Amino acid sequence: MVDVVALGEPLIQFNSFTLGPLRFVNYFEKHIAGSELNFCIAVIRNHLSCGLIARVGNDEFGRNIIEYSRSQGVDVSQIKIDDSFTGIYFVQRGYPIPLKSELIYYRKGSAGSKLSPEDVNEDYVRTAKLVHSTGITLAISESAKDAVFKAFELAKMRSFDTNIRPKLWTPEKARETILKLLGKYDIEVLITDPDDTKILLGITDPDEAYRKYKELGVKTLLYKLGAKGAVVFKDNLKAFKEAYKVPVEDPTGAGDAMAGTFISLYLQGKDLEYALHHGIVASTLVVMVRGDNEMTPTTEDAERFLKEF
Ligand code: ADP
Ligand code: CKP
Ligand code: MG
Repeated sequence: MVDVVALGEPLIQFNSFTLGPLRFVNYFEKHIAGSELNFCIAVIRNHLSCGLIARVGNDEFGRNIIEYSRSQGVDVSQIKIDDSFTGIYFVQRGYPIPLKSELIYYRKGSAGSKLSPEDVNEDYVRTAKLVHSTGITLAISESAKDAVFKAFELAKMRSFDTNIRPKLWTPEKARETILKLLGKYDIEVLITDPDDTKILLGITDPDEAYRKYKELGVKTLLYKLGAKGAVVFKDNLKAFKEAYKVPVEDPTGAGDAMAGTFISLYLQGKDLEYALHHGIVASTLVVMVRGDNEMTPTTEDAERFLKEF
């Protein structure tokens, strides 16, 4: 039994050692990532337990993902070994947009995309405080999407990060599928941003977005504004926190660190501002390095950051 369950595809990340187009990059640094795994690690750094429902390949990378996840405290009991290969991706940094990264996937047909409703252990999901997934899992395959719907059906409480990846599906398909999920299930915490909200609702204004998401059954909205910071809404409460100005190495994974940190503290009854500030701290540290989850701080380390920085 775990506090939080996440469903998604863990991936091997090859992060460019130098900036620029991949064809000129000679060295890559390996990291373990994937949005829902990053999220789980952030939940755990803030002292709740988290398990990942996923599939990895019967290969060295699959074993690497399981061992790394276990070493970070993730409950790996629900990660299945599949005969397909473990998905990988490369991170191209700083080109063509400075300070931004582009993800180049090699994941079609991967083990992770074979995730299916049969992988969703009913007791495991029912007993968790909260079940989390993202638009990435909805996009990678029909069976993975069905797994998310099954888990959300069984969940006591749900959080969802829209994470729309234009390389994985069309905006129309993303809108149709995500709105179907939001229409069907009440979401305790929705994590999203103006780009995704433009696709989903045709608007970007945070207040207007909260009004519309609320009509769809969203209780709390965590609205990320990239280098500007983030704003959170719950009922009549609204809190904004500006991002910190730090050197950016690779922003990949910042949103997941923020989401996992926020949810973990939210579930522990911390107030919205506390959870938001800790989420901002986690994302700030993550953008400063290559790798999506190594820098995600514990609650105590984030407190030190807030006091001393
Ligand atoms: P995602 O990684 O999901 O795309 P964002 O890019 O919105 O999410 O980033 C989430 C958080 O990471 C932001 O709210 C902010 O705190 C931090 N962040 C992102 N980009 C920067 C940046 N360039 N400088 C400082 N902080 C950043
Ligand atoms: O939205 P974020 O930058 O926080 O998400 C990053 C993750 O799962 C990254 O680990 C990558 O593997 C992915 O999102 C993805 O599939 O795009
Ligand atoms: Mg994101």
